[in-house]
Amino acid sequence: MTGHHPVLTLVRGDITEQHVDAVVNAANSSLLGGGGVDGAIHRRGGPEILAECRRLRASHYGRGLPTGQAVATTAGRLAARWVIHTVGPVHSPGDDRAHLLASCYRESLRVADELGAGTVAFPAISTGVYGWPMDDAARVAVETVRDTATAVAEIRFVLFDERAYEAFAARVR
Ligand code: AR6
Repeated sequence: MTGHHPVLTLVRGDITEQHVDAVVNAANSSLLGGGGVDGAIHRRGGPEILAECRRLRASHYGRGLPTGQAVATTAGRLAARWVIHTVGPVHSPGDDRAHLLASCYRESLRVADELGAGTVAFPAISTGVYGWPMDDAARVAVETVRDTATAVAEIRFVLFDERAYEAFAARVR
């Protein structure tokens, strides 16, 4: 760990097209695929990623990957070297799960450091199927990565649409 801070960058686009060391997947506990970012990563990255996820389920993660934790696999045919799978919390109006969303970013960066990844691309975790309001998700994401000690040099948020991009831009500025 160094005393340097990573550069935060924002891109509007598709996370599967990023040339970075590691892309973070907004997965679910099964690690066996789904829609959104997860579907796109497995589709474009090919069957090697799912094969490694199945091995994880057969070994360390028999009950699945708990919410807020992260684990790495190959990135298959993606331009990245690794996919870091993390499981965001489902948004709940009556239950503050922001600590779990923050944990996704923190744990993903911890895994990135273990791998020696210099550049990491994150999607807006939990803001799709899991229903987290975009502005609040952007706040948690940016605050957490700024507060996390890491040797990662660049953290790139990859936002799928203009609304998401603007929400993150308002926090990074
Ligand atoms: N690149 C970047 N961002 C994307 C892409 C893409 N290719 N596709 C969607 N987004 P979601 P979640 C945006 O639903 O809410 C899956 O089924 C999307 O617009 O992918 O954490 C998993 O298997 C949204 O802003 O993730 C889980 O079951 C954000 O990425 C569940 O969905 C996250 O949307 C996880 O739900």
